[in-house]
Amino acid sequence: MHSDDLALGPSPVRLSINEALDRAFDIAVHAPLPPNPNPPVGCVILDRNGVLVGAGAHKGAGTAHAEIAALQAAGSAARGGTAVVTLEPCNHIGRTGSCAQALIAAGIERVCFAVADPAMHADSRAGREELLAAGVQVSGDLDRERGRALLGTWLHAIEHSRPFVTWKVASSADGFIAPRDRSRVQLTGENAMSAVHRMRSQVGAIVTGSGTVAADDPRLTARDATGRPTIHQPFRVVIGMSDVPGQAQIRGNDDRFIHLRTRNIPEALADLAQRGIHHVMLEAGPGLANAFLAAGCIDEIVWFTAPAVLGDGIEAASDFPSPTVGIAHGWRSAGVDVLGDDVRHTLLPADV
Ligand code: AOF
Ligand code: ZN
Repeated sequence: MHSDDLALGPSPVRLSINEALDRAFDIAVHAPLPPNPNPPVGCVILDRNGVLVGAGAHKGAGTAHAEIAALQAAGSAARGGTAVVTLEPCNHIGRTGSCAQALIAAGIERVCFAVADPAMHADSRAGREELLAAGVQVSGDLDRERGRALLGTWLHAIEHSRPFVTWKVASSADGFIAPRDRSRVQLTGENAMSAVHRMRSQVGAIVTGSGTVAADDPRLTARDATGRPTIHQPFRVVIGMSDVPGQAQIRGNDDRFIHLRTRNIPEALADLAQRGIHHVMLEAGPGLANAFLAAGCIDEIVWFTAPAVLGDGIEAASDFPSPTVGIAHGWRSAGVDVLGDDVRHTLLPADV
């Protein structure tokens, strides 16, 4: 057997189904997966004696699914064996082939998975049905909770038909994101900035408004400590009716710029979900932030507070539509930490 994902010692490793599932989760969590558009998946193949003979992870759209990578590693040892997967094997011919059919062809006799695949692929019946029809034994829903946690924002996008939205704010201690004249003042320090760039490299898109583009001309790329763009660049999205100037930096020189000419936030987000984006980061001025809050389309707030006092300025989100009470009390604290001189406060909806 050969696999990048697994270094095997000389003696055979026999695993129970639960141990194999732990291993599959571990592989999925550590796989280098781009933020768009596919979910993390890990798979372990045990031979007919329960000996670990292959493992694999999905590493991004257009590349092998986890099962295919694991089957390749296992070779003929898979015949008569068991596949243990974090997600129900797919049965659709998308960018790659059907995993259910590949497992059947490889002679796998039993498939165990943690959580069902909720993606509706109209072109085929579900993976479990395909497997059962071929006489493969199927044990599903072995650990739905852990499976759902691993799928994270991908699952959120399917269940809500819109991406998970993280609103990122950087403000002075008195709550202003910029001076009243909107001149650019760097409020947060280096550590907070690198945290922001890490977040940018992990989301599918960064969303801003035409007002911010006009005022700041931001690039909205993800950059490393030396200022170089990271490998995975999010889509750069402007929501708003105004034109985006031809020379605006946010346009960049790749094909990752999107302008959505609408004021309807749910509609804009549905459009992004259609493009395979399941996590967006909102970095915008008060107008667009208000619109997202009013539409109930913010799932997480990451608020950086700098040790600066402006006295007056632009608020992170002003002019709340009434009634304001629901918005004011709709959040709970999910963690606070100190980054250099700044404080990062993460908030989640109170009912989550
Ligand atoms: C699996 N194993 O490792 C993954 C699955 O068109 P594609 O090839 O990019 O397939 C994407 C869909 O396949 C995705 O929407 C999800 O339903 C499933 N993901 N399934 O059996 C895997 N990544
Ligand atoms: Zn598949």
